[in-house]
Amino acid sequence: MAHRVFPREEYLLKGHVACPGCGAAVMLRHVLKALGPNTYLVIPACCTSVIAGPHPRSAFRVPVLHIAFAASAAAASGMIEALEKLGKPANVVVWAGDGGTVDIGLQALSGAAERGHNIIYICYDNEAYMNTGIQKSGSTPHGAWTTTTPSGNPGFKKDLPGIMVSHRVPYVATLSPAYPNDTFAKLRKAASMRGGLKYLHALTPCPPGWRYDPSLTIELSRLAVETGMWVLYEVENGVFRLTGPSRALLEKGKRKPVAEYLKLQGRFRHLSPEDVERIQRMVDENWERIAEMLKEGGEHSSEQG
Ligand SMILES: Cc1ncc(C[n+]2csc(CCOP(=O)(O)OP(=O)(O)O)c2C)c(N)n1
Ligand code: SF4
Repeated sequence: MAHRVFPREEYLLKGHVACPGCGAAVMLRHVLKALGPNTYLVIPACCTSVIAGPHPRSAFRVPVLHIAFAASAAAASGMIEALEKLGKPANVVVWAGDGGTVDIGLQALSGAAERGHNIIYICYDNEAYMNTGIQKSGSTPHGAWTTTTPSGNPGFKKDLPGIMVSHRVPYVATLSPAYPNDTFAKLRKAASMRGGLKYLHALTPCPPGWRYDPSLTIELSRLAVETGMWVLYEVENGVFRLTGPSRALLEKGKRKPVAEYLKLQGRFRHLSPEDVERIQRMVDENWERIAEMLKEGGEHSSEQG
């Protein structure tokens, strides 16, 4: 994607109390710069509502509705309908964690997608319920330690972007804090599409939850993409496209070994070489599926999910 110049304006202000190296805070800053001041946030219970408000003090320069977990997408639906009736179109954006999205908020998200409300829904995915003490969510990856999976998650990460593609929403995209230009272009595109729900899913490293040195957040975000564990793509009106550096990773030899990503994180420290090999196979199989899809003409229709 073309190089973008980020606006200098800040909408996530100094004084928020995110942990040093919080990937979610980096992503939120990029997202708000791309969307600008005509933006209303809807935020359920999660780290962001604690570290940046709205209560007891707010670090946001845009209005925020803090809402019960299960209701985010429903509240945003009501908000956009009211604003459009008043003749005041705006970006109405849900910003929710993975627990609040793939588990607790999924029913309201699915309903809003089905009804086609003109909202942007962003899941920042730190792959566990971090704010309450690192419990496993439906987005925790296979093998990862959490306080509720002390010997490693036996289950598998839910593919929420894939679930949203199957809702036939007009736009689904994945994001990474290491690639702000990619984020910027995708958010601008989502904001320019007026009809239907736009779903964006960001992988946001969390130093205390993933057990790594806070200085490594951007390096880890980049490694997630370079190893192929996290794929940057967009699905626009049913058409699938790889974006950013993921475009060059179709061949197995171009991808770094997943071990490079896993070994930097304490949550994967207990894995055996066989466990790492299994995760490598899962990643390679996912890329084989992507290659098959692209061979069929680069189109990924919503029927193929
Ligand atoms: C209905 C309800 N259940 C549980 C809680 C407690 N709670 C607050 S934040 C949170 C974790 C949210 O996890 P996630 O959505 O992944 O966001 P993160 O904390 O990782 O930023 C939980 C369980 C709550 N506030 N409301
Ligand atoms: S626990 Fe993780 S997601 Fe929450 S503020 Fe700290 S670094 Fe960010």
